[in-house]
Amino acid sequence: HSVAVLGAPFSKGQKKRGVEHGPKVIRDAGLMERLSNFDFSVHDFGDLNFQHLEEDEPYMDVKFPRTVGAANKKLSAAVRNAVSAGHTLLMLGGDHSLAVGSVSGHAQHSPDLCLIWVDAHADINTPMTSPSGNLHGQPVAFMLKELQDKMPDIPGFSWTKPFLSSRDLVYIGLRDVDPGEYQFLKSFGIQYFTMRDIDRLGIQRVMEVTFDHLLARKQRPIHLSFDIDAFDPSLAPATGTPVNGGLTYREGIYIAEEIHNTGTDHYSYGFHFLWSFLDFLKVFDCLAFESNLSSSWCAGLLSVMDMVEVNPDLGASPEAVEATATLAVDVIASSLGQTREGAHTSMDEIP
Ligand code: DIR
Ligand code: MN
Ligand code: MN
Ligand code: MN
Repeated sequence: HSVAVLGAPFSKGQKKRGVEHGPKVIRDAGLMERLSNFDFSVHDFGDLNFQHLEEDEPYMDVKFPRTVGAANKKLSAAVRNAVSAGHTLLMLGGDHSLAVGSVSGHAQHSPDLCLIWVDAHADINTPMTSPSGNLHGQPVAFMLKELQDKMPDIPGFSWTKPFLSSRDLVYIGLRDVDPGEYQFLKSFGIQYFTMRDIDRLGIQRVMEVTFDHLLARKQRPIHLSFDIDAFDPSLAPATGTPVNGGLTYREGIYIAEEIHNTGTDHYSYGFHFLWSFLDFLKVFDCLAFESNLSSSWCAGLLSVMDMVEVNPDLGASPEAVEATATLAVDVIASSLGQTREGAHTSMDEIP
């Protein structure tokens, strides 16, 4: 098994400069070194090169539509290729408008994927409901079939068509939802967990319901789109739109660990239902690895992960930037199998 890393230094989905340096600061926080501790091989695909288009008039209130559309078209092809080649892909943003390319590219290879969106924001505005005109607040609207007739033809986006059902999406961490977004969440019956829901239920129950909702009928690839602003600003200050009252360190790490644990015996959601025979064999493979206590790494169902909105220009100090980037690396490592209980080492490797 292998993990591919792809940087997407892009910032035109919002107005603050600096988020294009996200891939660099996340790498500088020791990403590749951390990934080298695992059993899988790591391929660094470097950073994509994005053009800034000169002629790019706003569409309605939407800023840089052609520039954002072209960047996402390029990212979409790169993600499709990496996933088709068998890699688990880690996409480093950049702002969250990149999810249009990342999730659509993933869906071209895996049409049955499900999407877990960890964010303070729902990012489901259309150009008509957006209070800001920023495309990083709108990526989910490009994906959902249910929003098809509410989305106008935005220049730069003719290459992508809606591909996701609202039942295949779960939000975690919401606490700043615009009026139009709230209407969409409610009218499509989207499963979401606000910070208040996390206060009430606890993060363990939130993850249990998330997987019951997405995976109980069928094991399938997970796309995790992680906006660093899901965390409390005290932990992740270097980001464009911080909102008080976010995830604790432990809640964020728990989300990541549980996503890694999908498809293994750590979690038993699927046993309520009959898996298809092939799905069962795939999971049985993982069970065997884990119960041997062998160091064989089990991928779980995570197939693509976005880590977005780390903006080093917005930290009050170098320490604040480093803390934010290190937090991003910690979430990535936990999503890929780092555990708090220690490594899965076999007895005969111990001296
Ligand atoms: C707001 C902010 N809902 C908007 N969105 C952000 O501009 O649509 N998303 N910051 O991450
Ligand atoms: Mn976001
Ligand atoms: Mn956000
Ligand atoms: Mn594991």
